[in-house]
Amino acid sequence: MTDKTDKMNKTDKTDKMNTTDKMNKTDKTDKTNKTDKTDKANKTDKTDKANKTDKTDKANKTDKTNKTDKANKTDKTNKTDKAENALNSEIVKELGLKAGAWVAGIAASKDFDLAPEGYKPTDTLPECLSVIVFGIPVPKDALETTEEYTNSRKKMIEKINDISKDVEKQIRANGYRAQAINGFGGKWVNGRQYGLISLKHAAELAGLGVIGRNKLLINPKYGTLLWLGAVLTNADLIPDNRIQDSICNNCNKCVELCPSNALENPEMFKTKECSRWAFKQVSGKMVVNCFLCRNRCSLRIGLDRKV
Ligand code: B12
Ligand code: SF4
Ligand code: SF4
Repeated sequence: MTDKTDKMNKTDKTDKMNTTDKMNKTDKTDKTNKTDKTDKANKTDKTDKANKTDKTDKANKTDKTNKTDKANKTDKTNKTDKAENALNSEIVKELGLKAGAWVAGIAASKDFDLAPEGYKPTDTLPECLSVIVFGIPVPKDALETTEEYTNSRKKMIEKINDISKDVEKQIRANGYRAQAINGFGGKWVNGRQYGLISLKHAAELAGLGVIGRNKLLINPKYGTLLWLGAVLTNADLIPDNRIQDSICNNCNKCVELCPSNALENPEMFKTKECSRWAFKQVSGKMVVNCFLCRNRCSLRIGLDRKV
């Protein structure tokens, strides 16, 4: 797992009031980072080409020469960059972190053999070899009321999807196939919505945490608070090691607090029961009504910061 340790240190030191501020700062940094990243990962971008054209123009060559020059330079650049920009695990995770993710990890597509038919990465991208998984934490001050959580959830969904789309684009620009996985959308089957892959299983395989009794991914540093996103690719990347120990301490708090008894049976999560409680319509808008298994888990903000 790769994470933004410096951000984490700030989180530790910063109180709740500062969380939103910090997230905003992250957004600002992201914009700068995106520029860096685009430069490094995709040297053949439009800006680069435009700069080259400018320089050529200044040299006062003829139109014809300019065109030939441009064509030659672009051709040469493409070839060199493809060789230089061969993707590896660290580069790809860095793309996600620069796009705004707080943690990033890689899972091998072949390790999804236990996923049900139709929900393996290769069912979405047949040539998929690697799954890059990203996480961003729910700001701590968004956990107090259902209203704050609902608003924050909307922003986080957009953010995680933007990160995945951004990385998808950059992997494609390097000549590989890539498919971003929507953090929330999916296909409807018999009245239930399914994601294209299970992101929490993907995150577990990518070393980002371990699924707890509450059926959520628990990350050592960010507890139950990570929103997850992913990109499938045919780039053959070295996967991260899985976390071997259980993180959940089996305190059973999530099971006892769950108002719908959805967590009663550890082997079978009751999706319909949870759905009935977890969301409600208020004035035509969907509002999150329950997230107790997330915000009341004793490890909700990680192993070091028990609440
Ligand atoms: C549909 C959905 C729901 C449904 C159903 C959830 C469910 N557990 O089935 C409802 C509405 C009930 C729901 C509720 C919630 N959800 Co929801 N949900 C999703 C969504 C969009 C799709 C899930 C899905 O269909 N996966 C595909 C199916 C096939 O997988 P599955 O049913 O989870 O897996 C079962 C088997 O098929 C098998 N399996 C499937 N794939 C694999 C792979 C491997 C390798 C293995 C071994 C097994 C395996 O294992 C499971 C055993 O039953 C995901 C996003 C995503 N794409 O993952 C978010 C997601 C799981 N939800 C999330 C959250 C936070 C919530 C809520 C807290 C909502 C809220 N109030 O904010 C609650 C928590 C409920 C809970 N305790 O699990 C987060 C979880 C983050 C985390 N840290 O774990 C996700 C990942 C969204 C995100 N982008 O971050 N959710
Ligand atoms: S979201 Fe609420 S209803 Fe659903 S499993 Fe968690 S605690 Fe239970
Ligand atoms: S509340 Fe307790 S049992 Fe439930 S997931 Fe958290 S640590 Fe595990």
